[in-house]
Amino acid sequence: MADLKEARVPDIGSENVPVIEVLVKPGDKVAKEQGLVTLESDKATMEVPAPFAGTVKEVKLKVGDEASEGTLIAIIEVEGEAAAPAPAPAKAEAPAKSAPTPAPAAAPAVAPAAGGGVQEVRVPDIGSSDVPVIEILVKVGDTITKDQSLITLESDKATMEVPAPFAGVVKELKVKVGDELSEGSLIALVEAAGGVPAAAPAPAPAAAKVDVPKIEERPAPQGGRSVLPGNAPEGDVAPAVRPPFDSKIVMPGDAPYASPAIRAFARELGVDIRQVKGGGRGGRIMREDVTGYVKHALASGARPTGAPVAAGGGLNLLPWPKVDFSKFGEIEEKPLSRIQKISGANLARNWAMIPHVTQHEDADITELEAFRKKLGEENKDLKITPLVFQIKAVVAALKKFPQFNASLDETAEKLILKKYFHIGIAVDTPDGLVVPVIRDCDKKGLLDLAVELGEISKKARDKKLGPNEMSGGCFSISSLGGIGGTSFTPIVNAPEVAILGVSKAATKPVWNGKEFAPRLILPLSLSYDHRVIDGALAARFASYLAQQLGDIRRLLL
Ligand code: CAO
Repeated sequence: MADLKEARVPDIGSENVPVIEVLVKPGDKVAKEQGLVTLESDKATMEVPAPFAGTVKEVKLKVGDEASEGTLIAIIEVEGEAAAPAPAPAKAEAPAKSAPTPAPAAAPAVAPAAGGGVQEVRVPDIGSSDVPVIEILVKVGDTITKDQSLITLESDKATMEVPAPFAGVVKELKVKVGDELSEGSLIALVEAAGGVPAAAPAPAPAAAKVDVPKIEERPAPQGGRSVLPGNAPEGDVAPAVRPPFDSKIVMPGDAPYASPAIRAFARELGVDIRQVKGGGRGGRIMREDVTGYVKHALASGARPTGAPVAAGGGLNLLPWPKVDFSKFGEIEEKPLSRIQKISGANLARNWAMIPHVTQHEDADITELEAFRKKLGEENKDLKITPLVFQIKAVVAALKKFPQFNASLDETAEKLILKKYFHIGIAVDTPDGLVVPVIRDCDKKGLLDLAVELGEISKKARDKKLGPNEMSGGCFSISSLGGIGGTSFTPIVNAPEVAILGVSKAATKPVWNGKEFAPRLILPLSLSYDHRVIDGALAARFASYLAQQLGDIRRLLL
C-alpha cells in the first residue's frame, strides 16, 4: 500500500533561508536521509534530508524560494510498511509531546595543556564523527580572537567551522587538511591572551522547539555556535533537544562561498574551488560556475590544478618519457636550481597557453652605433650598450601601439592597457634566467638607463634582486646580442603580450639604390600573443622599432 507523506523543513533556527539547490525531482526514488534541498543562509549551508524513503511525487520548492521551519519541501509516496502512519508527522506542527529538556553542556573545547597559559583547543560536539578537515584557517604564530574560525570541517551534508573558544596566539597546529575529526579531537595549542580561560559550558539552546523526526537536537558547541547534524540519527520518535541552527557559523573572508554539494562537485572534477568566481547571489559559487571554469580551462589548455605535469594535464599530451639513461652510458644527476624550476614552469605555461608568432625585422644601426661609441668615449666609467637604445625605441613603439603595452585579464576576455612603461630585461645568471624590471623608462634618459641596467644586471648575477624588482613589467627585451646568433624565438613573458628578442649586430652589404654599402644590421625578433595582436600590427610595430633605431633622432620626438 502506498501513502503520500509531506517532507517539511525541520527547525533550522533561522527564518526565510534561501533554497540554493533542489536535489531531487518528481519521479526520483529517494532513500531515507538523502538530501532533498540545500538551504544557504549568508553564513552557512545545509542540506535537508528526506525523513523517509519513497518516490518523490511533487517538489514544492524551487531555487530562490525561502524556507523556514515547517515549509513544505516535497510530497513523497512511501511504499509498504513505511507507509504506516509515521510516529511523528514530518512537519513543524508535530504534537508537542516531550517537553524539551535543557541541553547538557558540550564537551569543553578547552583543556589546559602541559605548560602555563597554553591551552588545548579541541573539537566540540559536532554531531558526527570522522568529519574531514577541508581548510585550516590559521597558522602557527597567528594572533587569534575569540570566535575566530580555526578550521573548516565538511561532512557530506554540512560545512562548519570550529571557532576559537578564546583569544590568544596559535602555538601548535595538531591537524592538517584531510584529517578526520570527532568530538574531542585536538585542533591546536593556543596561548591564551590575558590569562587562562575557563571552560565555560555551552549555552543552552535558545528556544525549546519540537523538531521533526530524524533531526537530532543537540547542544551548541563551545562558543555558542551550533551545527546542523551531518547525518540525522536513526529512529523516528523522541525528539531530543537541539539548539536552533545558528547562521553565525562563520565563513572566513576568503573562503569560497559554496554549498557542500558544490564543493564536493568541484573536488570531483579536480577544481580548486578558490579559483572559481561565483556568479550566484552575493558571489555564491554555483554548479554552472564550476562547469564554466572547467570549460574555460580546457579551452585555454590550462592544466587543472593538481593534475600531474607528467600526465599532460588538460592538454591531453603524452606522458613525459621515463628513460633509464644509465643503460646507455655514464650519467650524472644535477638538480635544477630554484630559479630554473620557477622560470621553467612559467616558460612552459606561457609556451603552451599563448599562441606565439615571431616577426623578424632588421634595423640599420650604423649611425646609432657611431653615436653610442661617441657617448661611450664621453662617459668612460659607464657601459653604454646598444640595449639602452633598444629600451628607448621600445618605449616609443609602445606609445605608438598601445595594444603592445597591455595584458589579458585572467578570464582572457578583457585587455588591460597600461599607461606606464616598465621594461623587463632578461638577464642570464649562473642559476638561470631572471627578468628584472626597469621602471618608468619613458622618463629616463639613455645614461640613466645605462646606469640602471648595469645595476640590475649585477644584482641579478649576485642573486640580490627582490620580488618587487621583478614584477610589474609591461614588455620584455631578451638580448643575446653580446653572445651571437642571427634570430631566435623568445617566449612571451605572461601576462605581457609581446617580447623583443635581439641578436648580434653584423655588418652587411646593403643596396642603397646605387651600390652595396656596408651597414651595421641588428636582427630583431618580436614574439607576440596572437590572441591580442594580429600579424599586421606586429609587422607595423617591428618596422616602427627598426625605424626608431635606424634614426635615433626620432627617439627625441
Ligand atoms: N649586437 C652586437 N653587440 C652587442 C649587442 C648586439 N645586439 N648587444 C650587446 N652587444 C655588445 C655590447 O656592446 C658589449 O660589447 P663590449 O664588451 O664591447 O662593451 C658586449 O656585447 C656584451 O654586452 P652585455 O651582454 O654585457 O650587455 P648588454 O647591455 O647588451 O646586455 C644583459 C645586458 C644583462 C641583458 C646581458 O648581459 C644578458 O644577460 N643577456 C642574456 C639574456 C638572455 O639570456 N636572454 C635569453 C632569454 S631566453 O632564454
